[in-house]
Amino acid sequence: METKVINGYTHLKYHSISLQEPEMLRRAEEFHQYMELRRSVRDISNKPVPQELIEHIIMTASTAPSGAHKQPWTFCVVSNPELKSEIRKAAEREEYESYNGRMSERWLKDLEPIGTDWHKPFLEKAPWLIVVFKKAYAEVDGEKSNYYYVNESVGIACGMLITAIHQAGLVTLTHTPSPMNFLTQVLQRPANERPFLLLPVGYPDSDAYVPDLKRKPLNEVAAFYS
Ligand code: IYR
Repeated sequence: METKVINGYTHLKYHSISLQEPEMLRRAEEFHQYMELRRSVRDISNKPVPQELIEHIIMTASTAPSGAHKQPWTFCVVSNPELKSEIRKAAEREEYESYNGRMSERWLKDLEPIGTDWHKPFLEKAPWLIVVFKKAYAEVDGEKSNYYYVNESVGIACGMLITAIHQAGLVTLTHTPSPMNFLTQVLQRPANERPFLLLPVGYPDSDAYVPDLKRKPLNEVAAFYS
């Protein structure tokens, strides 16, 4: 294998997958069309999903780039019904307060087209909850060391997680109960971890509905400087 050494560390020759441009275009278009089908689905079925599928999805998310390649994330995967109930109760308690006073009138108005409220049945019904924690710092044998660009890194990993869930033919939803410190206690996470995002994962209900949203066209989301 071709290698070279930089700062005393081995680097491996990168082998490009080398596609022809027509094939690149075909793949990019096809992937775009497939991703256009992704929706945040709140009506998730209780139909079981094999753990092996979830394991592959998480390993895909964990291929995300991260600051200094520290991979500052933990994906907690919950199927235990008692834990799911506990998470639902605690999340609904916070959400009730948010929808009844903590969120501004303008915020509530912006959410009207989405049709959300404080009820979160999907937290019990979905076969899996993936609770993503970010690591604020590392602690190995009592020694603290740093992580870098933690929010960016974990945000990218979550994007890849959502993409992998869609690619597998399942649905999810980015749920951010606020505040979500209760997840640290319920899942007994160590002091260096903070809850980042909660994603119920499963099959869509056979009569699931999603809001009639339109996505912005290219000229509203991109600016080209040629
Ligand atoms: N976290 C709440 C409220 C909420 C906020 C936004 I911004 C959304 O796009 C959707 C919901 C909830 O999960 O209901």
